[in-house]
Amino acid sequence: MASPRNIFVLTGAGVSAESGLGTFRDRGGMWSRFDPMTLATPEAFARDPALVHEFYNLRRSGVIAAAPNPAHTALAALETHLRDRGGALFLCTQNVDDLHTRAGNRAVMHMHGELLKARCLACETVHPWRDDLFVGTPCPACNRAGSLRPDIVWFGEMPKHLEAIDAALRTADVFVAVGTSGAVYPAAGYVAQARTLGIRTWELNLEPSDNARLFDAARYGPASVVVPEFIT
Ligand code: BJW
Repeated sequence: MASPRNIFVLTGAGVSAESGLGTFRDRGGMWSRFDPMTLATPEAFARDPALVHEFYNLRRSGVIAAAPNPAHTALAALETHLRDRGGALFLCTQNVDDLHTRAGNRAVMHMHGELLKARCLACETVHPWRDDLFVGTPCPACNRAGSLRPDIVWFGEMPKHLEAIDAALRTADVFVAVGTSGAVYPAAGYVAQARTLGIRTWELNLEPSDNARLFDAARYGPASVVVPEFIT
């Protein structure tokens, strides 16, 4: 790779797969075993909050038990490398885990929210959260019971940080998608947006994604191998 100053990296579930966290759409992935419409929509939460809490309590304990893998570590090293040379890494993740932060990345845009945060639907306070959530768990700020939900973005909800993501894309020299199937919008549209802006686009994935034809270049293999190779 030449020496671009600003790199925009979009990560998906594939970057955390080798940390033991399941992907969504691979064979055996979460959405092949569970129906997202009964678990990952605001309507599902309104209908059966106990079921939704149970699903995310399991996911939360999985995240807490997981550790960053060499792909996360390489992206943290890339951030330091670019910063030391006056550039920047814009790291935008669709993942709700905290593995990029634990690997050492300082600035992470969590566009689909974070599993280790809970948001109160009554007072809108967002709390760091590592314990199980239950229907009757009171909000530590307003004490209302039954109003806390995982602070993640479900289908039909507006992703977070969209303005910052747009601004970062506009100043990037290279766009890299890592471990994402390109099935969920608006993230799936970023490669087309990057192309329109004249930015060189790379795909790093286990196999060609739904968007593979839109990338200028690609490397296929496990993220723990292809990401460190790409960066060196
Ligand atoms: C490896 C690997 C290894 C495996 N190494 N690689 C058209 C335009 C705009 C929106 C829509 C549209 N059509 C429909 C919509 C709505 C919807 C949507 O996109 N639906 C599609 C299914 C069609 N989008 C939304 O509702 C979003 N909101 C929205 O659009 O608001 C309106 C709006 C936005 C912007 C402007 C104006 C209006 C919200 C989407 C929320 C997504 N939520 C989830 C769940 C989060 C909570 C949770 O974790 O439970 O987010 S769904 C799930 O999919 C999760 C992920 O972040 C997301 C993306 O999945 P990802 O990361 O790509 O994972 P996989 O499993 O799909 O792929 C893994 C990849 O890794 C594969 O390619 C493997 O090969 C690879 N891999 N092992 C390297 N070791």
